[in-house]
Amino acid sequence: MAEIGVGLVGYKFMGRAHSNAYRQLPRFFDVDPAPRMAAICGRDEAGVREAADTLGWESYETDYRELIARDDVGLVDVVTPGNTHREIVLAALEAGKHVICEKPLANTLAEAKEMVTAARESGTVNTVCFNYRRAPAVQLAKKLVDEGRLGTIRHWRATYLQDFIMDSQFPLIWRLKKELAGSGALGDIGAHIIDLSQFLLGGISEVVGMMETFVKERPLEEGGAETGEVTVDDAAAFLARFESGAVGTFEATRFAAGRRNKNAFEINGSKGSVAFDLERMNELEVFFVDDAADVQGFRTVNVTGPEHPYAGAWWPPGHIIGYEHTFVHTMKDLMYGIKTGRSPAPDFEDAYRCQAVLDAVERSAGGGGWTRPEYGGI
Ligand code: SOE
Repeated sequence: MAEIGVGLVGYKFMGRAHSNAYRQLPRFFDVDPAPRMAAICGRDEAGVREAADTLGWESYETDYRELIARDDVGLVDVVTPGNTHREIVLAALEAGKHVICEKPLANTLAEAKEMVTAARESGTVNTVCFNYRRAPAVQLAKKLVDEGRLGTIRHWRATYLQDFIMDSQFPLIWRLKKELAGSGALGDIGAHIIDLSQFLLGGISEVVGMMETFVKERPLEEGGAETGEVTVDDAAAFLARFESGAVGTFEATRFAAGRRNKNAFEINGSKGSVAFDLERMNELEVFFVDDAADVQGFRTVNVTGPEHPYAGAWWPPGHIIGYEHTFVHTMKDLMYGIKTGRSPAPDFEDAYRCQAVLDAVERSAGGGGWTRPEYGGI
């Protein structure tokens, strides 16, 4: 079986999720090439050595430039904080490597433009890990929209709700610093629901939004006395008009008490509706206006059958899958992209359009009123 050596830059949460995906992929899907877990990279040698051992990598590096220079690495996977995406991705593209980058692509629209331009010139395959596209229930929602079974789409309604930083004593991690993360809830989890809206309904023509930081100072270290300023949003909300004529509402927050990771959307069309909730990832709620009047109502589809994308590779119908499987599906389609030479969606250009919406929401929240994403920069 053909193989492609993978070099993973980063080894914390997303490093574990991506490592698991590379390990599981060839055990459940016929892939050609198959990923070979050549090396994982991190600046802390003790930490990355342990990660290589625990997560199943053949070797480790402590300098991403060394990783990229290796002849046995053909695919570079970037799961580091957003402020380092640009430099690592540009170096990997320059070296002629295929690239997958965690979301969002960059911390600014200008950075994203540089990365798209370099990707076009590299001729290699690229993608951004908006993994929720590859939940089977999301794929079914797309099928229903694309086949016209919901009719003319009128509404998109999405929330991505978390609550992990509600405690004011939660420390000032990198995600709460603009110079490292680019933005807060908006770019971290808002990016996911923007990408899902673009995947399912197409482009956004204008937005009007707001952003809020509830806790403005936090301890630099857990339990420490010294504090630092929070420079990103804790919550963001915006309205959108789609190019299709549909209207949308988006909300992303890390202060929704009790909502641990509730990524949910509803689409309303002239012939019906669908509703997805990551907390019930294997289900899609559907409603069709043509159902007989006496039995009309939302019904739950269990999206675990062989007729559903990806699901058949795992278990018999009804044996549900989870969050980590969306990463396996992402890597499956990436391997196919490398085989065919065609970047799997969302590629860097798709991710640039997401970045343009993030940028427009930030400009709107800064007093810009209704604001149009600047898609034309590429
Ligand atoms: C933190 O908000 C986070 O890990 C995001 O960065 C991921 O993209 C999301 O899938 C889960 O939550």
